[in-house]
Amino acid sequence: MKKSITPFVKLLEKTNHETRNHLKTLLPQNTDRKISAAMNYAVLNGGKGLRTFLTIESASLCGAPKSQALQAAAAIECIHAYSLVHDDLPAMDNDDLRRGNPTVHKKWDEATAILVGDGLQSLAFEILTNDSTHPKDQIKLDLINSLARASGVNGMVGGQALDIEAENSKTLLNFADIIELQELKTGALIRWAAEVGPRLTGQNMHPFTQYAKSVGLAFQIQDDILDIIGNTKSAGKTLRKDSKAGKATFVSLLGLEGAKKKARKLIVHACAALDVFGAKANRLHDLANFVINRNF
Ligand code: GRG
Repeated sequence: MKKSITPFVKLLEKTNHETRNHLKTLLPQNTDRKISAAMNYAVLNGGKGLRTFLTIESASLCGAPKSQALQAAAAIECIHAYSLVHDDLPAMDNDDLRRGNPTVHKKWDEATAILVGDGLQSLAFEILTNDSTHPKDQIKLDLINSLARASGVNGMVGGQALDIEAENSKTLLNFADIIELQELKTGALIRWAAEVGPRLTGQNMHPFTQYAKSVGLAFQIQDDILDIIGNTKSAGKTLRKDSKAGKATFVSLLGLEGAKKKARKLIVHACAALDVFGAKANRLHDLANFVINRNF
């Protein structure tokens, strides 16, 4: 199935290009070194840029300067790229393909992939400490602290650990377990991205948190749907892994139609959470709809 180029996809690609150009200035420049080349590859070689778009739109909705938004977007993308590189390792998901290209440990080697993830994680926090992220230390500290929490043991890492435990257990997860796992594994970073605007400007975080919770779950439901009905070429990664492994997913628990219905309901909730912003939130509505209509 071909990627359909809607006006929203064009905007997403434009924003992705802009963020990646900013990231190019922050990533190691000495790409004749293996580790630097591999870090650049992990971040810049594809990716939809959903988390960076969310960061930039959240900041824009709150009236934060673009330069600050780009710094936060660069930080979240480094954490996201690190998680994918480590997730693809043989000790975790053991994948050869990511974003339609060889995974970092396949293109180089496992030691390089581990170091790329480590290097990107450190870089994310280094980026946030920069004065261009925000003039006030208190705000930079809050961004650093909240990103550390979202990506750590009470966020993404904790969710990944639950996922691995579940794979090695004979008991299948139930619906509440899967929600808990996914809110940590993928939801926590999505939520951080959505909360960047209020964190930079001191505005009410609640609408953004509510929006992100629903979008994060809908994102994961669509991922589970694509694992069943998607096409490896457009997805750019190995599919049907969860079903082959007999893992409990939103689709195995709700059925395909039930999962689609749940995702649509979540998107209605997500958009309603931003009612207070009126038409100014249209781009975040479009993002929410894209999340459940994407085929990649
Ligand atoms: C290794 C600590 C550690 C954590 C890994 C995020 C994650 C936790 C693993 C990724 C496994 C996976 C495929 C999860 C499903 C949701 C997800 C994060 C998909 C990839 O995100 P996209 O679709 O990726 O936004 P792109 O390539 O567009 O950036």
